[in-house]
Amino acid sequence: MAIYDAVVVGAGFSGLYLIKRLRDAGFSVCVVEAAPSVGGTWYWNAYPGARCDVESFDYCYSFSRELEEEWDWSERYPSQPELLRYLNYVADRFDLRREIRFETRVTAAAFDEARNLWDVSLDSGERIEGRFFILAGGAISVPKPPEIDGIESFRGACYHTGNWPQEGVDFSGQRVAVIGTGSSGVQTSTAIVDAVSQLTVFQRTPNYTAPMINYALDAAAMNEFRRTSPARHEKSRHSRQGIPYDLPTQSALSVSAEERAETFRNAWENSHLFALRLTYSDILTDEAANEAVSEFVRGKIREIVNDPAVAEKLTPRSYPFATKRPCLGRGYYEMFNRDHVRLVDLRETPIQRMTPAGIETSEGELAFDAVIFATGFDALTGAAARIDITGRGGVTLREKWADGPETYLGLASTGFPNLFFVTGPGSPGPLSAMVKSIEQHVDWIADCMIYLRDREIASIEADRIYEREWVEHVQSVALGTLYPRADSWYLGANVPGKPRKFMPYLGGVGFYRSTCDKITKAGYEGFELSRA
Ligand code: N01
Repeated sequence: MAIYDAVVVGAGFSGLYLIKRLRDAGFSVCVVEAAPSVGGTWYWNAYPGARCDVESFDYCYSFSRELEEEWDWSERYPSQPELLRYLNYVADRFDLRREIRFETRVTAAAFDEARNLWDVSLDSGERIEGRFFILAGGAISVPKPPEIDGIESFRGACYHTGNWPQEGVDFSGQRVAVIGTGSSGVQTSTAIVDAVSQLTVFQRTPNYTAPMINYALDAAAMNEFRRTSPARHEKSRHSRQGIPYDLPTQSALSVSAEERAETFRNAWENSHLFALRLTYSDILTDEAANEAVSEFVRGKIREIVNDPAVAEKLTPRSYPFATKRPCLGRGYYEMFNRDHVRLVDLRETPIQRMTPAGIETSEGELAFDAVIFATGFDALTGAAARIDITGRGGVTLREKWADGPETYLGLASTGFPNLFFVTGPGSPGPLSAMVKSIEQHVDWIADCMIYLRDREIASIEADRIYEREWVEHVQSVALGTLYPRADSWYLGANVPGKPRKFMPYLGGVGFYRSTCDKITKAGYEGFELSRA
């Protein structure tokens, strides 16, 4: 059986950088990737309008100056095709494909305690072994099924945004249903609205959607980026969200209503994903401060949407602003003023089932040519859960995480030696500009593997006491905010039966990084290192 220093799941942003770092350090790596090409989440999410709502300049690798000199971003917000081109360029530029087994899935991985090796089973029937097993399959990558009866009876076409046909889909002249109003639903709906003959948006929970202000980047913008990028990246690494914005210091309640309104207006007009959140220091910790910004967005919806009844349906009232991930949209609310667009509020008229002709709600049947499920993901734990992972003593990760994920730093879990997660539950990953968090985790893992090799240490495992403390710390930080008030994927609340536990770490990217660094400097405090 082939033995690698590291077996890695996934060839997206994380897997590609892992190959680069580990190979440069002299390790052998085998990356197993289900898709026929690189890209990970950005490969599968090829739905119309798919676009990152973090700016290109912050949603890119920062490890290579040469790469930055060579690659020109074409827009402020990178589209999915551009991100896929970028990742393909990176794979070729650094010759990364030769370490990847495409169109292959890892089905199981078991830790062989006697040999300190992970025995990894592939769906090809092969088995390979790794001294380390690294889960880099993405934090938001496993599509969540829509939980609707009768899907197979539908005579039209069904699609999930998270698993979109690579060749694209032409919806011209069709009657199309979009189920879901998160980022994927908002982007898909606005991208297809001009082509379809009728668009019906099925909304269960309204979202707060601010304008996406996108524009082309010219040579001058790229030059300026390259001139300032070292400082920009460094600031991001020590920031709260992995993005180089300054944090506000003033409470929303310390200023007059007029001043607040002006600040919110400014943030809306110069919108970016964090603009409204960064207006005041207490938007996500104080109910009244949050209500002020929530009400501002509600006012915008009333202003944009002509029909007051539709505006009211689109208005989020059941959870505080940004406690579910807010969206950036291009003409989202405006779209509902068009004659061929209708909104179905599933709180009023729930879906009963799908039928051969379309979708039956409590109010009757609606006919469609195509249905798009934009129903989200089994986030943070989904990618690990679909592999049978068995650690020490025959305990499986599924058993250990039956009441919710438990990790030390979001990087490791007790009972699973030499296994690492990239942007796992308990790390800030999904609440940050992902690529910065990915680079930090990959660097930490690579440095750790070098440290262990240099000292002939055979295994590293999170200490249970430190893990418990970290899990409690992640929960207590979350409880100090308004985040747990929403039924979000951060909590696992979007997946029926999934234990409710706040999964991302809210302590901030910079603080988290310095915590990881301190632990490293202290000889991997909180980990048990063993030579045997
Ligand atoms: O998924 P979501 P997403 N019947 O979970 C609804 C990142 N991302 O794919 O809110 C009816 O946010 C569900 O309703 P409810 C980003 O981090 C980034 O849009 O659960 N409806 C919700 O409206 C994002 O947060 C980008 O009540 C059902 C929607 O489906 C994350 O990925 C682009 C349903 C799911 O929204 C996930 O985004 C895309 C059912 N049975 C994604 N089940 C950008 O960078 C679910 N829903 C722009």
